[in-house]
Amino acid sequence: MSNMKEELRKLADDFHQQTDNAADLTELDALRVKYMGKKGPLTAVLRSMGSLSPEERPLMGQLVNQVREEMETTLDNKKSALRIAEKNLKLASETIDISLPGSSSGSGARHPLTRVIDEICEVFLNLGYQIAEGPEIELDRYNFELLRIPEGHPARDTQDTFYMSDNILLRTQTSPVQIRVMEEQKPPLKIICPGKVYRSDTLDATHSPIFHQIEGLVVDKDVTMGDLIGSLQLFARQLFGENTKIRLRPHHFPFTEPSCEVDITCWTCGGSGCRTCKGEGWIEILGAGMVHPEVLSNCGIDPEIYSGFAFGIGVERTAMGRYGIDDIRHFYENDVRFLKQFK
Ligand code: 2U9
Repeated sequence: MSNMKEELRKLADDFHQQTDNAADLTELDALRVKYMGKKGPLTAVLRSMGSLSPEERPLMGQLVNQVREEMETTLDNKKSALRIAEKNLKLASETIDISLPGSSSGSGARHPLTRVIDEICEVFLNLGYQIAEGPEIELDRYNFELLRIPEGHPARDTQDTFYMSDNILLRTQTSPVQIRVMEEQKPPLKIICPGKVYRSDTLDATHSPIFHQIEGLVVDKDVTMGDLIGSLQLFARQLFGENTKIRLRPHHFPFTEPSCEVDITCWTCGGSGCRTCKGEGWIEILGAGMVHPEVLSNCGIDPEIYSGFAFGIGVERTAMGRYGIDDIRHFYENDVRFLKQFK
């Protein structure tokens, strides 16, 4: 019996040492089968107990069970230790450092057309103008009739204007907004009207069926051409530089009399002539004039008492000049390579 005890003690020590060194649950389970399985040494000891005396057998049985429980406990402890180690390893491998800077998707920026609209409006807002807006789907009464653009005028042709019906269209200029304001409010008026306008043009490098305009209107007592020229001179200097000069060329618009087209000295050569201004030294930027008295009276404003001036600027045209853009289509294609240059 004593050498059996000796064998059991050695068996248990071997097992404890091997389980301590077990690297993972698979190894641990292999040890369980090796030491405690049917073919294991523990079962062998149980089988050899037949050779013991009746007095020794129960004692040995107790000892074997005690060793088995010890081994079971060792196994369970080692199993939970390995499970915890495995879980910590998994947690460590999946840990992310949230203090790392996020991958920025980059910041957005205003569209170049928006920048130009904001810059132009800013000049007039600082002069006390207010911004007015109106419908893009308009009546021909506001887009043409009240602006002295009669039936049969080429601007009314369907090759220039998008019609929804006989008298409903997409506005071809923002002038109807000024008409609506003059109908609803009485002078003094100082308004600036930015917005989309529509013309039946084929999209190419310099034309788009949809483009943006900014029109201005001042109506008060004793408004003169001098006021118009002074305002345009200040606008040109603020937008294109302090040394910019303006030049008025006689023109005709049905809604203004006298009418003019306004050039500024070229922002590249200052007036001596270069590629930018095609050798002219001057670049056309807008049209303007004194509001025709019939337009005032069409809106219920007495032209004997009040007078006014108005102007209109093409936004795309201004932006293309300012930024050296050679194709109007760039504004509408949403190509980030183009847009990010204006951050
Ligand atoms: C009212 C009375 C008068 C607005 C004006 C122009 C001259 C003009 C063009 C510039 C480039 C349109 O975008 S563009 O093609 N506009 O030349 N616009 S005077 O005159 C008005 C407006 C409203 C009631």
